[in-house]
Amino acid sequence: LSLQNRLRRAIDHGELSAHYQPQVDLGSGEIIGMEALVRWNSPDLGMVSPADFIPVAEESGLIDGICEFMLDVCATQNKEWQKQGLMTIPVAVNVSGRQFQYARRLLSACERILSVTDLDSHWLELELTESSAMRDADNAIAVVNQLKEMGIGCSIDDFGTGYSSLSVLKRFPIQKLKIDRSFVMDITTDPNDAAIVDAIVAMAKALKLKVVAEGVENQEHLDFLRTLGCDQIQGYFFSRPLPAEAMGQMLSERR
Ligand code: G
Ligand code: G
Ligand code: MN
Ligand code: NA
Repeated sequence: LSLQNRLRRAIDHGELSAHYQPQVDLGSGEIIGMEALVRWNSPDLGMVSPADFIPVAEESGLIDGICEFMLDVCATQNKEWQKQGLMTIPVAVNVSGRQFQYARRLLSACERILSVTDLDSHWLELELTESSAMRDADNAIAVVNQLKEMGIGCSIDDFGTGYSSLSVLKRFPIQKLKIDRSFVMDITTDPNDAAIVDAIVAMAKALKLKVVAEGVENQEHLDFLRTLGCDQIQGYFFSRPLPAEAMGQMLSERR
C-alpha cells in the first residue's frame, strides 16, 4: 500500500489527532496561545512524521481533508475547554500554500466549523509559511483579508527561510511573525544567526507585529531572545507539543 493510500484510509479510520504546543509571553510568563500539530499513529507504520506525510497530502489533495479535520478538532476542543471553565487562548492551525491558492474551500470550511462549534472566531488562527505567502502574495493578502473579516487572524510561519520583500510583507494584515527555529538553534553561538534574529525582531516591531521565536530549547536561548526584545516563545524548553488531555491539564493549572 502506498503512503498516499494509507493516509487516505487514516483520515477515515480516525488515526489522525491534534497535539498542541503552548506559546508563552516573555513579559508576563503567561501562556498566550498554542499551535496545533497533526499527528498520525498508523497501525502498520507507527507514528509517521508530518514532515513525511504532509508533502504527500499536498500532492494528492488530501491536505484539504486533513486541514478540515484539524480545524474541526481544534475548534471543538477549544470550545470544550471553554465550557470546562479553563483559561481561554487562541489555537493556531497550519495551512499549506495550496489551500490559500484555492481558498474558497478553506474559507467555507472555517465558516462552517465556527458555526457548528459556536466558537468565537478570534480563538481560531491560521499559520501560513513565509514561502507560501510570498509565492502569490497578492492572492495570499486577499485571503488573509477575507479571514480577518471573519475574525480569524493569521501568522507568517517559518519566517526567515523564504524571500520576503518588505514592501510586500507590510501589506499583509497579519498579527504575528514566527521566527524559524533554524535561526534560534545556534543563536547563542553563531553571531550571524543572532544578527538575523535581531533584525527580524526589529523589523517586526517597526511593522507593529508580535514576534514569536520557535524552537526555544533551553534557558540560554530564552535569555538571549529576551535581550533582543522578542515577545513570545515556543519550544521544547517550555513544553513539547502535547496531546489534548495534557494540554487541558496545563490550562487548568493556570486558570
Ligand atoms: O510537529 P512537527 O515538527 O513534526 O511538524 C513537522 C512539519 O509539519 C512542520 O513544518 C509543521 O508545520 C508541519 N505540520 C504539522 N502539522 C501540520 C498541519 O496540521 N498542517 C500542515 N499543513 N502542516 C503541518
Ligand atoms: O514548521 P512549523 O513551525 O509549523 O513546525 C513546528 C515543528 O517544530 C513541529 O514539528 C514541532 O514538533 C517542532 N518543534 C517545536 N518545538 C521545537 C523545539 O524546541 N525544538 C525542535 N527541534 N523542534 C521543535
Ligand atoms: Mn507552524
Ligand atoms: Na515554523
